[in-house]
Amino acid sequence: MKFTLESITKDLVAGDRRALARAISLVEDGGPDAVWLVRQLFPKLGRAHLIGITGSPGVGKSTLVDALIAEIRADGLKVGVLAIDPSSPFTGGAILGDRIRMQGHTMDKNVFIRSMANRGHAGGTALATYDAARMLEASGYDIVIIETVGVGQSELSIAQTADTTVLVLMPGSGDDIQAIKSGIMEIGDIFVVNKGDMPGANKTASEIIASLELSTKGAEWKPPVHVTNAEVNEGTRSVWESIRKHKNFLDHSGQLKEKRKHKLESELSELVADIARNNLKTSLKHSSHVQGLLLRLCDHQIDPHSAAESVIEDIFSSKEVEQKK
Ligand SMILES: Nc1nc2c(ncn2[C@@H]2O[C@H](COP(=O)(O)OP(=O)(O)OP(=O)(O)O)[C@@H](O)[C@H]2O)c(=O)[nH]1
Ligand SMILES: [Mg+2]
Repeated sequence: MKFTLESITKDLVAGDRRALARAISLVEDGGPDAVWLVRQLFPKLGRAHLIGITGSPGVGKSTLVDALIAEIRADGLKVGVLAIDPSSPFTGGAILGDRIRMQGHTMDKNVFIRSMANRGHAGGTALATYDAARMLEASGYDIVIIETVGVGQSELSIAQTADTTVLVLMPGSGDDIQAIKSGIMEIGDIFVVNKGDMPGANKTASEIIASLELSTKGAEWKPPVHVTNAEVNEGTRSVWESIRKHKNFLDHSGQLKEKRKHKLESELSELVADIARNNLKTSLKHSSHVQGLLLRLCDHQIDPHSAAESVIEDIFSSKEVEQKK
């Protein structure tokens, strides 16, 4: 066989881009190959800084990422970008858009840009994203940027992948401001009002600052609010400086450890749920306890909720007995 998992791993660690692309496809698909790759590479990981760039469609996230890549490269660091596109998984339109937007760096061998569609992986994009970021780090990328659209639940869980989350808005993003006020957007470590050349940018920035003052009272990290015009790289250097400051803060306050523990905890529970969901159907079919419950359900002798509780009790009590043996 031309490509073995061993050769992909070896080449990926040596910085080979084709091996990296293959590895990301494998973790995107999930399954035993993905598990194998992560198992090999995980012990050496944990040093890369993960930056999440999130915000509503069209606010200028990719344009900002493009500007940030230039800053990161100026510091001599290697940067990988994962552009997640949950809104249009099949058309490829947004994927093409991201490619064009970031094409200023396609010739740079220290920049790797990859679009990931919301498909394939049984556990959804979040789980595949964790692993894709790992492939980038294993291949020597110091910084991994993850771009996600929107602020819904699944995007939030992707944002949780990041060490530093940058929330991007644009002038007049009234709904987004409401979301910040009501705490939905408390995930932001840094706020950016992009399209600063449009009217109302400073007003939007003041509104964010005002609502952050309340929500971050007493907090050690006060999220900075930047106004940028990413198209012409205006204000984008300060965004990169804030990211570096935030990284420093995380390193020295001990919060990086806490944050990553929290991230791994939620990944673990997502993975367990994922595996359980995949295994449940077959194992339920072969359980006499479940078959008995099913008959009683059909006869309305027991309701579905109580039956489910009974199945859970059965699973956990039998595990406990096994452990005690
Ligand atoms: N006026 C102005 N336009 C901008 C600025 N930054 C980006 N744009 C434009 O806004 C549009 C959307 O930019 P993108 O960077 O693709 O936005 P995005 O948030 O990545 O979009 P999605 O990934 O589709 O959600 C493009 O036409 C950009 O040229 C800016 O600072 N000022
Ligand atoms: Mg984009």
